[in-house]
Amino acid sequence: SRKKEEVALAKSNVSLAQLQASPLFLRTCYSLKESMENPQRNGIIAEFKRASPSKGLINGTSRVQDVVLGYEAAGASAVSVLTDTDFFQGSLADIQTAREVLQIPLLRKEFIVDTYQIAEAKAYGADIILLIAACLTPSEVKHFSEYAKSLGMNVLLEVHNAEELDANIFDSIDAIGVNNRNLKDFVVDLQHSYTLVDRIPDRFVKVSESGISEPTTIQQLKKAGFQGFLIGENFMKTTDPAKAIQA
Ligand code: IGP
Repeated sequence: SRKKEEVALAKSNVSLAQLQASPLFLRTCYSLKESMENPQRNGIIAEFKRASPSKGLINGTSRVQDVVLGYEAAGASAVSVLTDTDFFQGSLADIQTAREVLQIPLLRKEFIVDTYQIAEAKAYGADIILLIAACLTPSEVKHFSEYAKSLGMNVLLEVHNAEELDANIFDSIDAIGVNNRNLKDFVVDLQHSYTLVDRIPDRFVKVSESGISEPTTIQQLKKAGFQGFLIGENFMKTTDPAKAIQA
């Protein structure tokens, strides 16, 4: 895949040993679970997303440090930063910048297909990695999540249907996100969250992802059993994303 070729190229520039020697690699990660359980915080995993394949350019002007600091000040439980360049106009520099200003858990939002990207995530300041069930085999999910845990990181597994959920339940996973957006046709339907929530074992942090734009929706998702709400576009499409999260 394109992502696998990209990873191979990146590896040739920076060795795993170099990543492991970088100062951020040695830090202790923030706990996603702890932050989610903190009553001072609102359960939102607020995302910095400049563009997407479905919407094209969403926000080409806001600076990452201003947005993520605003998210934290507004009570977000965690922040997500896209690092994919081709489809989302993100970069590793964005996540490093976010780490420099934040004191809450930080998610590297990326299509992970290799353990190298997990080491890279930690070296650039991420606390959480995303594993997308639709892109990986269950044995890859197990292997990658165990590797991330060995680095002291948190793992968010993303699923879209019952088959993906049932096939990927491992002790090395901390949180399970139901993506309301189908990655194949980009159709968003909140019903995916309501249908799957009771199938997710209670030991996992339950996150509803994508297409959330109303405070009342968050209340309904909470009632249904979700603790986390991954929201990007609704904030990023405004001129001041850090202000939009306060609404
Ligand atoms: C945020 P939204 O609709 O609020 O911008 O969605 C987040 O869920 C979405 O960016 C996302 C995503 C992904 C992006 C969820 N899973 C996997 C890229 C890859």
